[in-house]
Parts: sequence; structure tokens; C-alpha cells
Amino acid sequence: MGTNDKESFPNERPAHLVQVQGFWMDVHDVTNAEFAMFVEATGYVTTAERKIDWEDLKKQLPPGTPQPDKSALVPGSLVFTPTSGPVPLNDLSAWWRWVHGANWRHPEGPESSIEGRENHPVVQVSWYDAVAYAQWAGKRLPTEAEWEFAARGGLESKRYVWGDDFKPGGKYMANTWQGLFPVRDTGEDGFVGTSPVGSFPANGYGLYDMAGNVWQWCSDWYRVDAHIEAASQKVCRDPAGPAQSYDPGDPFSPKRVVKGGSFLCNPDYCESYRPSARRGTPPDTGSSHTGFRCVVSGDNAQVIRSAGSEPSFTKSTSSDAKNPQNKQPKTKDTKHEMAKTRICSNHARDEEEAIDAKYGNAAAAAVRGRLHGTVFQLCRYGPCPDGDGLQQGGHGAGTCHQAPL
Ligand SMILES: [Ca+2]
Repeated sequence: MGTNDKESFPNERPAHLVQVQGFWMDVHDVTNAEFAMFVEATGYVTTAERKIDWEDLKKQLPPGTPQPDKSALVPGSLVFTPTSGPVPLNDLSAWWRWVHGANWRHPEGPESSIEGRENHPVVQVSWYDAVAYAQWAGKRLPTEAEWEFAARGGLESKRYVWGDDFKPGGKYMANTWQGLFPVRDTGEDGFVGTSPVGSFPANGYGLYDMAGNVWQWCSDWYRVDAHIEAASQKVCRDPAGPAQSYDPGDPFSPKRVVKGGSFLCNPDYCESYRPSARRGTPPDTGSSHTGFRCVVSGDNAQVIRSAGSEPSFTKSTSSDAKNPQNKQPKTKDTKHEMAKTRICSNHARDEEEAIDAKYGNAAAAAVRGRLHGTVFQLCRYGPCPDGDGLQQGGHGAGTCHQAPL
């Protein structure tokens, strides 16, 4: 995890050993259509649709920051706005605007809509919104380690999720920015702004848009030095991130990790579509280039395997919507079919296919349920410790998938 590439940001370094358990991940980002199902079922109100509480906001600002006029504390969100000409690239405020009325239904402001963009990733969602959706869907957000493992798609030491060549055979592999940033995106890759999920080739694990299109929320708190701390350990096992956020450049604003880069990323500015790239974003802050996808732990995979009926959920109360951190959607039935893919070792995948062949898909699902959490153990970025944890669970088929950087 991480990188030693000199052409990377300090917060991505150094490369270090991490081991993660097997898990399932959505094949693509959560789309507008999927998020609409969640809102319809629960009545959930997103962060960007709620009035801003100055008492909460001022905790994230330097002490003594004066309270802005109340007209500024109305619902809204951050919208990317191209500049009229070249600007210094060290001042994000030149191309990010706070737009009243911008939210997931109106990503660029009140006059915009998601009509015709049903299969684009939902944006303008806060970390809290993403967590609420995941709980409703019977899933969770990935840890940063899970996300990066999945993004690399089984490749080792590669700069991009598909290899080391940005445009293999002259072909764009992700939705990024072409042209002078942040003035004009020429859209040579086919898209200006977000693109429908799955518009570019999947990575080695069958996952779409693990580079570019929209940033994706992870569950971890963000620390600029998280990899330095992790590298001091021999092997990090299922790291869930630091206990608290730390960003000396913005010390009063705790942040969560986002990964993957977006349609705004380009070589002149950040190249954050590289799998090691990482950024911290305040959990209450949505934007027009940040979305998410979900995962399911291996031993809970039957949740997404038991699809076949429409989800049935109890509508949340308005007080729940106002307090998303405490919100626990009352789920009567977690049957909710979503696109998904299995992140597992080749050995485990072979075993699943063998079960399919022997029992047929229906019976195989039940058999798989007994395997989850026992077989699908993954080891990454270095030799597996001999027998250390990899044979737990009694199945005896623990396998080690090595991916040294
Ligand atoms: Ca593009």
C-alpha cells in the first residue's frame, strides 16, 4: 500500500505491507438512480440540503473566526467552476464555488438536474450521507486499505490501476481532464464532467472507475503521515485507519480519506487517479466530483447474494435525517441487489467456480456462505508471514496472494 514513487505526493509514501481479509465491492460507484432509491425509501435528507449550524461549523475554523452573515449559512455545496484564464494552482478557491442550492439532485446548482444522468455516480454527498446509504443497503464504506487493494486489481507496483502506460495503445482508460486546468477541459476522453459508470474498461478485479470520474469516500480518518506510521509495523492487518485526523495544513478541520481522483485530475495538477493517491476531505463536505461505493465483508456476503425481491425499509423519521451520525435505518429486509464483484485470491475464485460447476448457482451460494471469512484471506505487498493467520477458520485453504511493490 502506498508508493515509493518520487513522482507522488509525500502523503502517499512510503510503500508498506498490508494484509486485508476478503470482501465484496460494488462493481461501480453508487449512481444517482441508486441513491434516489435510498432517499425514496427512507426520506433521508443529505447534508447539503440542510441548514448550516454555525456552532458546528466554527469548530472546524481557526479560533476567533467571525460568524458570517446568516445569508451565507443556507444549504449548499461546492461546485467546480472553470476559470476564465490561467490561475495559480495553489489556491483551490479559484475554481471551487460555494453554491446555494447545490446538492445531489442539483449537482451544479438549483438550475441543474440529474435528468439524463441516472447512471452517473451520485455526487454532492457528504461522508455522513455515504455512511447512511451504506447502512441502508446492508453494506459499509471500504477502508482505505481495502479500496487501494481493490483498485490495483491484482497488479503489482503499477502507477495506474491498469499498468504503467497512461494511454495504452493511445486509448484513454479513465475519465480525467484534458486541456489547461482549470480553464478548459477539451474532453478528449469523451467526457467533460462525470461519465456514466462503466464507460471505461474495468480493472483486473472487474471494478469500473477506480481511477478518475469521481473521488470515493473511505471509512478512515485522514492523516498526512498515516503511511509513515503504518510502515513502522511489520505488516498491517486490516488497518482501519488512524484514531483521529491530522492535517497540519488545516488543523481545525477533521477529515476522512477520499481515493481515486476525479474528472478534474490531470498531470499539471495532481494525477490523483493513481491508486496510491489520497486526500483528506471534511466529512460534512460534498462536492461536484466526490461520490462513493460500498463493500461487504466476506462473512456478510449472503446479504447481497440473497437478492430477488425489492428492498423493504422502514421510513426514517425527520429527527433521524437531522442526525445522520446517529441514524440507524430500520431495516426489515436487507435483500437488495446491487452490482458487486468479489475481491479474492485466484485460489478462492477457482474454488468458487468449482462449486458453481458442481452444485449450480443456487446451491453454490449457500456453500459459499460457509467459506466466507475462512478461505478468502488476502495478503498484499510482500511475502505472507509463514502460517500467521492465513490458515485460520479451519478450512485449511487459506491462500496468500502476493503483490509486492
Ligand atoms: Ca474527461
